Amino acid sequence: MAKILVTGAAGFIGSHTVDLLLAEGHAVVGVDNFRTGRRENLAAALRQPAFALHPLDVAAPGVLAALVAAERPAAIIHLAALVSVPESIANPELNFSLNLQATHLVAEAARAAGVGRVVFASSAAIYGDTAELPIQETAEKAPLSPYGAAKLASEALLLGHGACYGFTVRCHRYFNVFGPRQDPSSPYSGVISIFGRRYQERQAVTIYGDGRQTRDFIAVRDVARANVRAATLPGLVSGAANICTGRATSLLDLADIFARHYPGVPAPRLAPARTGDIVHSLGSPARATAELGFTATTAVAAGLAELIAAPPAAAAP
Ligand code: UD2
Repeated sequence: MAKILVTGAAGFIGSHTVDLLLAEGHAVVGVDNFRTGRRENLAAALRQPAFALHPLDVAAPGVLAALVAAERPAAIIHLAALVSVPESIANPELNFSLNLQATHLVAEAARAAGVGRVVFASSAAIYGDTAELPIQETAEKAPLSPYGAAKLASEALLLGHGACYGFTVRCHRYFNVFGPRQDPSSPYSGVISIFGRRYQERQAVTIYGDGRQTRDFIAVRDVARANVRAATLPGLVSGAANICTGRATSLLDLADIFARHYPGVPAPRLAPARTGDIVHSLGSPARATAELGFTATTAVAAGLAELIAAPPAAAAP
C-alpha cells in the first residue's frame, strides 16, 4: 500500500478520490485551503487514522514543497484548482495563480522530493469548440477561456518536468463530472447539480436552448477510480487521456430521468441558449482504456439514482 498526497482533498472530486484511496488501504495526506472545498466532504475520511488533513494553500510558494519533503508520498494527485470557467474569465490573475502557478509548485515539489508520479486534473475545456466528435486526445487544442488555457499549459509544464526529472505524469481530461457533493450554488455549477436541487425543491428546471445539446456525463465515482488507478498502477508511462464515457446524453433526456424520480414536478422551462454554449461535447475513452485499463461503468441513469438517494453531507468530526 502506498502513501498518496491529494491536493484539493476537500473538493468534489478530491473527497471521492480520498475515500476510494482509503477504502483500498492507502495512506492519504490531504491538502486543501477550503476556498471551495468543504470539510463536511471529508467527514468519513477524517474518522480514519490513515488520513491526515493539512489546511494549506498549494499556490503559496514553499508551503507544499515543505509538506511533500516531510511526507515523501509515492504519488501526488493534484486536484486543487480554481474550478469555475466564468470566474477565470472575471479574474484571470487568480486563475493564473491557482491553476498554473500552483501546478508549477506541485511539479517543483515533486522534483525536489523525488516523488515518482503526479496525476493532474485537466479538462475537456482545453479542446475548445473545434474538435470532431468524439474528441480524441490528438484533436487540436483551442481553449476558449483562461481556465482552459491554464489547464493546457499545466499539462505541458508537468509533462516537461516529468520527462526532464524522471517522474511519471498522468493528465486526466475530465468531461462533465457529476455526483454527490457537487456544489449547485452558482448558475454555472454543473447542470446535474442544479437540476438535482431544483427537482428536490419540486421546482421546474430551466433548459437553455432546445435541450437537444448533449454532454458526456461521467459519474464522480468513476473519476475517482481513474485517479486512484493512475496514482497506483505499476508501470504506467507519462501521458494525457480523456476521462469520459463515450456516451452522449441530451438535456431533455436528463430532465426525463429526473422527472421519473420526481413525478408531479412542473415540466422544464426553455430559455434562450447561453452565449458561447457548445452544442455537443463527447469524448473518446479509448486511450484511457488502453493506457490505464480504465472504463467508466456508471450509466447516467444509475448515477442519477444514486445521487438522488445520497444523504446530505454529514458534519465533519
Ligand atoms: C463544462 C464545464 C465548464 C467548461 C466547459 C467547456 C462543468 C460544470 N462546466 O461546461 O467548466 O469546462 O464544459 O466546454 O463541468 N444548462 C441548462 N440549465 C441549467 C444549467 C446548464 O440547460 O440550469 C445547460 C448549459 O447551457 C449546457 C449544459 O446544460 O448546455 C451543460 O452545462 P454545464 O454548465 O453543466 O457544463 P458545460 O458543458 O457547459
